[in-house]
Amino acid sequence: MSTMLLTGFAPFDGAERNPSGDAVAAVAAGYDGPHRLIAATLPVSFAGAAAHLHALIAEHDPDAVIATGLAGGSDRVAVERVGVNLMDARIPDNDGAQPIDVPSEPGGPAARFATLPVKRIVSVLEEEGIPARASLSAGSYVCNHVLYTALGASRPGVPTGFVHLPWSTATAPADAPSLSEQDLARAVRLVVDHAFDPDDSIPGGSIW
Ligand code: PCA
Repeated sequence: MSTMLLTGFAPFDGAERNPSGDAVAAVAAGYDGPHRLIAATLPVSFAGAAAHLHALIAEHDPDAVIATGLAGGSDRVAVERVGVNLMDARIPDNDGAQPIDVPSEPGGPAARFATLPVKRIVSVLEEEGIPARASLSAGSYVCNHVLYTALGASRPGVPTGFVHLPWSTATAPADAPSLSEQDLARAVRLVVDHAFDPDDSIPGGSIW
């Protein structure tokens, strides 16, 4: 049996909820296999999230690592392709830390590519009626730090990646795009179910 680590985040920036934490909790509550699913909520703290992630990976030695977070303002699920070695925080994290133009890992590579089958997962989500896209930037806040950290911490060959979710309809600020809580949980479950798929070799990316 494979062990999968699935994380969401706690609320931040004054919000009462974080739909990623809620979606992960919903998936964990309804999970019926075939894998051993370890679900956790990470603090929105550069230092705290990385420490918690390292501890979870050391304890459970997962065969797949899927982290999720909120991209408020996005109208679709974004499956991230790359984590960059950069922390540049527009707002302080929940511990009050606000790193500006600092590497996530001094001396580490400039970027690490996600090893989840990103294009495959986007295809599956779209086939299931969930708006989705592949994304080339997870930003430079705690989510990108977690993606970059996870890619450095997981064993070679372990599918590892990050999925940004829009607000849920129940938690969205006025005028912000959202998906239903059910669809967000369904999206996260589909990522879990397809983490070990081979990737799709289909055209993608963007031409600006
Ligand atoms: N979103 C933030 C941090 C936590 C979260 O859910 C981000 O995109 O970095």
